[in-house]
Amino acid sequence: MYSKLIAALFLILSIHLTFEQDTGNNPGSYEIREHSLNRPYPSVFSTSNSYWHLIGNTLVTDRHIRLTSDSQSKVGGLWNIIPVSYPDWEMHVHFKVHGSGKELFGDGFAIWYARDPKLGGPVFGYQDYFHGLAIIMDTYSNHNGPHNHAHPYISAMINNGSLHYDHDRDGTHTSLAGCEAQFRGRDTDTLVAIRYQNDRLTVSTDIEGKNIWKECFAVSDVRLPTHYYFGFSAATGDLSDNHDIISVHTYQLETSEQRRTENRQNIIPNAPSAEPERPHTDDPKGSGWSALKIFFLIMFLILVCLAVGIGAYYYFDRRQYQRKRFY
Ligand SMILES: [Ca+2]
Repeated sequence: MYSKLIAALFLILSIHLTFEQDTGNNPGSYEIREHSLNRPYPSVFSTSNSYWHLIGNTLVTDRHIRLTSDSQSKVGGLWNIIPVSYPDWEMHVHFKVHGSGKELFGDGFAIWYARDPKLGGPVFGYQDYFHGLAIIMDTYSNHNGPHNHAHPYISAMINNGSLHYDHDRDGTHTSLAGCEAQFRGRDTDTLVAIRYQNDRLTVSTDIEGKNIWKECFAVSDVRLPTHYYFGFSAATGDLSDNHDIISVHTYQLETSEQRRTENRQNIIPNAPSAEPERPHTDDPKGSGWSALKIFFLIMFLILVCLAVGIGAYYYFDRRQYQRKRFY
């Protein structure tokens, strides 16, 4: 009896020591190999039971995983196929967005924690009306009305399958929070960190080559279930860019006893601080005339003037001819 108890104590102690060794500087957290991705990539993708799957036009080189290249109409995705069983996590993504465009480039890429992996669609290469969390790294300002932020812009969206991502408005109707971040075309390494712990979502960036995380935004009361999947996707349309994922490090974070024992698998994604969805409305028309309308009006007036001019020319020409005949 006592020997069994001592053996159990030793077992608990040895597990605890292993755990402590893995934690490094963050007590209670450790990296999850299945949800991380590092060079060299061929070993990651060489086996049929790889944790990561590529979809669409995604290409793997020895330096990066390219979701889209800098050419039009590409769609790519990189999806992990092991569901996330732990409630609290932090993901560090090393990425690079770059291309030949100086003024026009796009559209950006998205990082997902979603119910359904490996799907394609219109939201940065993933499906609309998704279930889960999207961190959208938007490089192109589609919003042609007055803007309250510049691009590139990082934003978060939580969806329970009922919300539409409105590209024409850069998703501002459904955005939870966001920040401007000049991550495109930098010489420095560009990284983003997404932390989800105790229902608080925090997104930080490290893009200035200082190895310091700078908080982009933090939102409380964000409810996300376990057993969703991590993924990345990007799409190009008329505009294009290279959207590269270089590495992913995912850490399981320390979790309270209550969260660990709670069944979190059936939680419906929810964020009370998100603005309720507003109906899509067209841009305010200002004085009522868009540039296109004014252009057509000017063209119409020119045509009318031309028609009147030509008509008048023939009329007077004919009258002069008739006069000449009378003399
Ligand atoms: Ca956009």
